[in-house]
Amino acid sequence: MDVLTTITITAFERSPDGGQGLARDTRVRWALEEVRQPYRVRPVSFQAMKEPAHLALHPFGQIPTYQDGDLTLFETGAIVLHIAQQHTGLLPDDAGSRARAIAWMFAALNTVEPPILELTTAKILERDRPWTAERLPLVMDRIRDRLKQLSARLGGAEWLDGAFSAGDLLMVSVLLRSRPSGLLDEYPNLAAYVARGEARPAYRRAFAAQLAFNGGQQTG
Ligand code: GTB
Repeated sequence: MDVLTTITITAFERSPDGGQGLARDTRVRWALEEVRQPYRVRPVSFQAMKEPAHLALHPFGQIPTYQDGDLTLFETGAIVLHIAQQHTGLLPDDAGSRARAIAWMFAALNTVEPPILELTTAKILERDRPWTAERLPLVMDRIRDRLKQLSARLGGAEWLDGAFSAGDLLMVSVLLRSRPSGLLDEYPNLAAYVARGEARPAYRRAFAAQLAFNGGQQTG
């Protein structure tokens, strides 16, 4: 994007998902696209992530990071909140609605994402353990519990609380990670909610940018 931007984020040099948009730089790109802020992307290898220069930006040696002038941030929740607070479009003006949108951001990251991450842990990091076959259905059911509750709350609404907000941006991003397991499609209103998020022009730009960055080409 624009070479005049002051914002730089980091991303995987090559995302393990080959550009399916599941790595967390996508949610930051999406937020920046929603508020029309140009940004640069600096690729970081797995090795460089654990070296002092990157650890100075991110204490846990991960991506993404966000730098704008003197400000360096890590944690996608904090980055998206910062972007949403700096620009109009991702948080409502009314104090109560704004607080509720922020509550949905926390809900996405603290309540819905953890069981989804557990499935990745079980399937990848623990796949050779003798107890994995027994554990997997439990992990899947814990995701179902959360999706069922979220589905009941969303009902037939377009977004979680009125207009699209940073809460929806993070919730859709988190739910996308449950789609490969097939669990998302068990809840048609959530699958449609995620599809609405993906259809937003800002998401499409963010997705295309990360795909191109990872050497892929969009087909549809
Ligand atoms: N809580 C932090 C945040 O929200 O910013 C978590 C950051 C994080 O997990 N970063 C991951 C990372 O840097 C990349 S996004 N991992 C390298 C490491 O820890 O050494 C997680 C991720 C990775 C790959 C895929 N994928 O290929 O599908 C999806 C998501």
